[in-house]
Amino acid sequence: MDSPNQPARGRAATWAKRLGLVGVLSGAVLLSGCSKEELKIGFMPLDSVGATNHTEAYTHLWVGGWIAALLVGLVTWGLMLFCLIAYRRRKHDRGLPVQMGYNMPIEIFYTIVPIILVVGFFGQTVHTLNQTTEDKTPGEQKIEVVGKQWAWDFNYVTEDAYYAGVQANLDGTEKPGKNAPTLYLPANTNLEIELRSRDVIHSFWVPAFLEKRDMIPGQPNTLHLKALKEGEYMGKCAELCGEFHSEMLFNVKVVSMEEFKAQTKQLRDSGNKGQLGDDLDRTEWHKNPYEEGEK
Ligand SMILES: [Cu+2]
Repeated sequence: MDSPNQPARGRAATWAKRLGLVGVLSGAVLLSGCSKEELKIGFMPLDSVGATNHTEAYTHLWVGGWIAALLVGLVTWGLMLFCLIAYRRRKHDRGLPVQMGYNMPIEIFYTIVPIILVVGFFGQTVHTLNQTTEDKTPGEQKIEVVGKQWAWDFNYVTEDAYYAGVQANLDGTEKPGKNAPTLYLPANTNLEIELRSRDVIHSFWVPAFLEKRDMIPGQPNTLHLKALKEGEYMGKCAELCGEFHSEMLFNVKVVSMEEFKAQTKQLRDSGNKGQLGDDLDRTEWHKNPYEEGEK
């Protein structure tokens, strides 16, 4: 038997179909401009694919988070739009629409689903951090990267050589300028990169590595990773650090161990043997005031 609500339900179903079609079509149009590869990694830098032993974990969390968020968004937006259109006020409507109290199954649904989502996100984040920022694999090569206004020094600790960088000069291209310092990293080697600052807060960032660490004066930070893919990358300071912050760029060259040894040998041979110490710091951060007081 037909209920009096039958025509309204029929209209609602038609609207739901139309909205679904519009959603699918607009999604297809939006995504038609991007490559499959870009889509797969959620528009992260393309050169991050396989760049280090951490990039896959980060991309996985990023893409998984977006998929979950989009699914929730689609359901929420869909239901909102559906209600707005299907139950809109019509000409012959008089007075208030039907007033309804709570609906237990829906209340339970929208309490439990968000809890599952939050626990899922939390678990995935902890899992990713354990694989990446908590990576404490001892370094086969220890390298110190020192940020300074507005360039970088590199101490190749294991190889007993150093490189003192000067400020890059932008040349109008996206590349770091001609003078930009170059950090050499051996591929497929456990690296322990200690990050320090000589003056103000800087931040070490190689976009392709999908990792960034603050360099806070007096508080060294360490980055453990393995660069997997030989090639050239770009690095920059990611913390506004003064007038020429935008020129605080550097090149990263991930090379074979032979080439890394050759590069560091060349530094030693040209007189850059040893390390650039704290004595070069402009600030007093490197001195421990308590120790001095005891003297
Ligand atoms: Cu900086």
